[in-house]
Amino acid sequence: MSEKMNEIRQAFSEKLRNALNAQALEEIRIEYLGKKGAVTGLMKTMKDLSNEEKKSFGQQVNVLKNEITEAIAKKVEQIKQKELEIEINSMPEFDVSAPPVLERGSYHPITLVQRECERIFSSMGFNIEDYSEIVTDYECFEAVNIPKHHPARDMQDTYYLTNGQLLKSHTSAAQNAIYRKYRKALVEEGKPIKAIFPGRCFRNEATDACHENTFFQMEGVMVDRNISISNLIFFMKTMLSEVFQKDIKVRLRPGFFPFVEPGFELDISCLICGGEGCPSCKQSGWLELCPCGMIHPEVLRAGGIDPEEYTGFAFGLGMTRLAMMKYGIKDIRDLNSGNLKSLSQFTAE
Ligand code: FA5
Repeated sequence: MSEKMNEIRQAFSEKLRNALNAQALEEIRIEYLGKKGAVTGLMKTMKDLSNEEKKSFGQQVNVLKNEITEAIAKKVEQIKQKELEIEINSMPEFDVSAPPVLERGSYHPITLVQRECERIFSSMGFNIEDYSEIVTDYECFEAVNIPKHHPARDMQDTYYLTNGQLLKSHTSAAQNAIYRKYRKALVEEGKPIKAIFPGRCFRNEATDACHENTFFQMEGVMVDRNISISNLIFFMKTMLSEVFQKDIKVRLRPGFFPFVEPGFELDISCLICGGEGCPSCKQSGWLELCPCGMIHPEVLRAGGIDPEEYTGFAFGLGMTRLAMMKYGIKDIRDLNSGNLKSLSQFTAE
């Protein structure tokens, strides 16, 4: 028997020495360790031996099996190493100090404005939340007090999927999820809900210099005991003076949104024409930038918050329009145009 084992050992060593690639090694592995392999065959001969012989024979076969397994693994490593060396040596040499072929990219103006707003609001203790672009009818409308057939739906026609879901027409679609996420901390630990959630919105509407079918908003909510309109005005003013770093003329006028009561439109004096009137502000001298208001009790209730105990404000900042005003972009459509000549002039500050 031990003669047979030596024969196997020698033949294996010879084959292993001549194997040049992973495929050849796999074939050798099958030849010796596979189901019908030489080592497996040795095991099968055990049945004719006495119990005493079986024990020592079995040990010897195991030693052989381990030797073969280890030798194959070692050779696999050697072959891999050799292949890697060949690959490295065949790579073209390049000069790491050569100037880059591609020019450095730049940030999109909306990215810059979004980061700026996030920085400002997180410095005031707001959490930054992300939310999906595809939402349900409930999230986008019903949960924010716009039931089916409510006329307010006409203002926000959007794109529907065949499964009934839709592309969100406003960031308010995330309000319900935010209230549900934070209400436990509000009620049990007394932590106010303070969150902003920027996102892309979609509306099926005609485009012009200040309307796009795809644009960005940033929603913000704050809920606690005794939140009032003065809190809302404070945060809006702080945000605008930080973003523009100068005094901006603003006006607050009543506005209707089913999810706030009372509701306001916050307009800023058009910075493109200085308030004279131009296509960017539809000749009015003012630009609707940030509707806002006190969260409607029904909306709080839908989010699991008791409106008898808590109040809050919400705003929906038009981030695309903010980017236009901040960077003097006259036509909103330039922002989605992919026109690198005009977009690449913006860099991170
Ligand atoms: C809303 O979308 C409300 N969800 C905002 C809100 C939130 C109100 C919370 C109260 C409380 P509105 O449809 O007005 O409201 O849009 C908000 C802002 O998004 C507008 O002031 C404008 O700056 C921007 N916006 C709206 N439609 C477009 C569009 N087609 N293109 C570019 N910006 C738009």
